[in-house]
Amino acid sequence: MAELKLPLAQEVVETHNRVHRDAVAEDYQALGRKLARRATDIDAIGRKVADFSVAIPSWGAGVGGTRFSRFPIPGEPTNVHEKIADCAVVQQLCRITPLVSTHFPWDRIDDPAALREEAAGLGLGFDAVNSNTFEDQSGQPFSYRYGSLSATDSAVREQAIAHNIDCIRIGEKLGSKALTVWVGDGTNFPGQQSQRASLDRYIESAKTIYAALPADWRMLIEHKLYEPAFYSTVISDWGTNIMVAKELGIQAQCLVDLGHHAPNVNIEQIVARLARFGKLGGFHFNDSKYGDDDLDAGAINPHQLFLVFNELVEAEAADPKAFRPAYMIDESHNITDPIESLLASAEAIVAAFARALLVDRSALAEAQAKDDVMAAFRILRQAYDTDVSSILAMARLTAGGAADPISAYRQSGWRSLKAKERKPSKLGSGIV
Ligand code: AFD
Ligand code: MN
Ligand code: MN
Repeated sequence: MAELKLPLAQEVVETHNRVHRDAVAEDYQALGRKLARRATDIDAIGRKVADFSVAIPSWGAGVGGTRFSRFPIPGEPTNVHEKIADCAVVQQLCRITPLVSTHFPWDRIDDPAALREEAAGLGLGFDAVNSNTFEDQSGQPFSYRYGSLSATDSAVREQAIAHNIDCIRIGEKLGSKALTVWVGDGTNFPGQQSQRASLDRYIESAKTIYAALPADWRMLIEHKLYEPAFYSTVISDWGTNIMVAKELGIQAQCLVDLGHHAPNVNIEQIVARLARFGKLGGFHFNDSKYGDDDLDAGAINPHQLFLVFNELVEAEAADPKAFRPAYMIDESHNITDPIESLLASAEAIVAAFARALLVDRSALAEAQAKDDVMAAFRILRQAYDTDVSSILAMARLTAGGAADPISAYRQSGWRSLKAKERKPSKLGSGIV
């Protein structure tokens, strides 16, 4: 086992915590008394919060961009080693992000076993591997211009299948247990492709990938309504997704990216439906106002995030053995320091979970059974209105993290130190 050496001097975290510790304890006790009046044990909630985890995308550690531009910052990571170091900073401060999700070929990994050791030394492991057949790489024999797993040309499909199988093989060496497949396949013109035949081709390709999965792996299929294809996409919605996942088999499940739905769609209901059929594989957390904006989780609509977690908590209670969705952040940090955005997002996600834990489930069931609409609504709203920040801070302090992760990160001077060590990243554009 690699010796654990966290990126920030623990003294920096301790100095920060000394200032905040008493206030956190005071707020935690006050909230504990308030929750006790509702017959809720704050320590029990705290233990569940401490067990919560959400993976960080390796690509989210770098500065993202829109299709118009990218604005690099000094000291941002430019390779997988630097990205992992930054992910380790996030984990050291918040203690709920112990896994990193990789994306190939964006992450160039010469020796996966060695990278696994390196990550372990920083207190990290690896979550799902993500394949990329939505853009071409230099030197690649066939283009994905007209699609990948659903492409008309069988040589293109074979290349895309082989890439996905390569991702599984790398992931096995990293200790991953899932492959996430999102394709950009679709059309821009009515009539461009047969809607039926393109889905047939996708399913055939997906079956070959599925057959290459190790027995303890899952294949997570991610649907998306539009973009980069603007008329139709091959895996457009959760209905298509669940039908495909069912056709593939038990190891295939659906991945819900919060930004991949039509406007105003009731995403929490989709969560409940997928869980009901045993097909809820995981999440890509982010937030959006207009489409797949990839903004920070909870930045625009924290209430929706709460309602999603309300369904997740209910789904777990209904079937605890089958419930194991993979949680991951999938964001593009265009104008903030990615470490700060990841910390803020992880906090928003775990806060939504903590609030969902506060819902009085038996009172809610009773209100629902009586058709007492206002009572049921007020039970949810009371949980959502509770300030859970002291539960989260206490869980972090107990685990060795920071009372206020973003302030501690700023105090650490990590980014300016890295600006002296790391080579500058490139200008450019592109959605990541
Ligand atoms: C896409 C999808 C998918 C993909 C990611 C890359 O959400 O998860 O891997 O962006 O940034 O929109
Ligand atoms: Mn996604
Ligand atoms: Mn997306």
